[in-house]
Amino acid sequence: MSNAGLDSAYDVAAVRQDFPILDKPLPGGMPLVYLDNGATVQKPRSVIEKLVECYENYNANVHRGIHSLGDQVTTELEAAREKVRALLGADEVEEILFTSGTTMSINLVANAWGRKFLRAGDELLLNEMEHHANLVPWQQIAHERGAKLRFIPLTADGRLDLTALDDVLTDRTKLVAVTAMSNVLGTINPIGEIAARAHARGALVLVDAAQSVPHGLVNVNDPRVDFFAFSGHKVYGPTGIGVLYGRRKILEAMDPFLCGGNMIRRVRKESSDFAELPSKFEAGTIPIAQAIGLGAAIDYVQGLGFEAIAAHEHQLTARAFDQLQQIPGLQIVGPGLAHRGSIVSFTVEGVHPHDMAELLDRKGVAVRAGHHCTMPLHEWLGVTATTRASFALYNTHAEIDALCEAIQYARQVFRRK
Ligand code: C6P
Repeated sequence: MSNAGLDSAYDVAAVRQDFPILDKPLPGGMPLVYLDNGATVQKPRSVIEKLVECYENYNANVHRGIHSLGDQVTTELEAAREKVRALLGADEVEEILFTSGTTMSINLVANAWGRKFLRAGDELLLNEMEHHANLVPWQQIAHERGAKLRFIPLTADGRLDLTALDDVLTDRTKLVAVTAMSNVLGTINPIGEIAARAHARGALVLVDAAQSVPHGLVNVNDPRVDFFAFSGHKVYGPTGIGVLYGRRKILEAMDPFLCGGNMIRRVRKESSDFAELPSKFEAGTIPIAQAIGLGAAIDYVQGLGFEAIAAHEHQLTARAFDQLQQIPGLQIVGPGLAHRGSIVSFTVEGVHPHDMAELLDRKGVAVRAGHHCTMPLHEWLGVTATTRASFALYNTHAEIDALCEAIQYARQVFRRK
């Protein structure tokens, strides 16, 4: 599909050639219009080839084997860790922990930091737009430790209401856990202001960057945050790999979360001493090939440039906004273009979101429908489900048009019923 003559900082048609899945017709023979990028993005050939290279040429366990393959794979893994460090602007490579994904990264903090440092009466500051991965682990640990959850209110258009921040951010707040970009509303949150105000109160800041990293909102020192979690599969890397960045001092003070091989220095019958960072938090065999594949994904997105990617995605979102708003009965949830990334969720009068997704699929358009792992947010919205289109660096303007045509088709199907 062409880019319909619209300017992009890179050649979208050429970029699409890097993604083998994109020109494979669906089982019914229709072309794929993949707009479910918030769930997971497609993988460029360089990432797929890196996985094959790893398994074909230097498959071994890391940090263990005293043999050439073990050395080679360890070098590759640590090179990938350094790429993540550079991407995030972290001070030290030991602050980069490999996990299985954002969910695991946040659970690690909730358990390893929360269990040790939360006391009865302490407060954790959340908000209703958080994904369950940045909500349920905090509920669990707060319950266990006798801590209290508080919530930053949302504005009517789905942004964090920072005018009310001082009401909920108190001297008892120990940690603010906040998404950099909502997976439903698309809202981009002002992490800098939140972090500055939280730090002034002595609270730590954890950023759920699962949705923001693919769009280039990546730095852990500007603004300065304490924990930063993301998933490889949403940033063009493999599934099964994620990252937790944590400030060295805090990570060192935390006890391990998972225990077993690789995370120890000395084990006695009754007690153990733990390894230095990052091994202390990387028990067992980590997803080695996937971490190396994540390194290749970082090379890929940096090759295109985050600024260029964000600019292209902004154009797509603007076009979607413009066209969707003209569809009768369609209601977009969340803020205006100035405050959102490339996610547009909506409802259409008379068509259930699940039916909508199914009818769009008939036209080859892949979107997500449901509560998107944000049940409290949907309660706040007053609906049980929405349909979500989410755009990536390889999507085209013609695909936005295809989405809108498919929605019109779905409306007609339901009008006939
Ligand atoms: N959101 C979506 O379709 P994992 O599953 O661990 O890679 O990522 C969890 C997660 C955490 N935070 C945010 C903001 C997210 O969007 C996600 C994953 C997917 O919206 C799957 S539910």
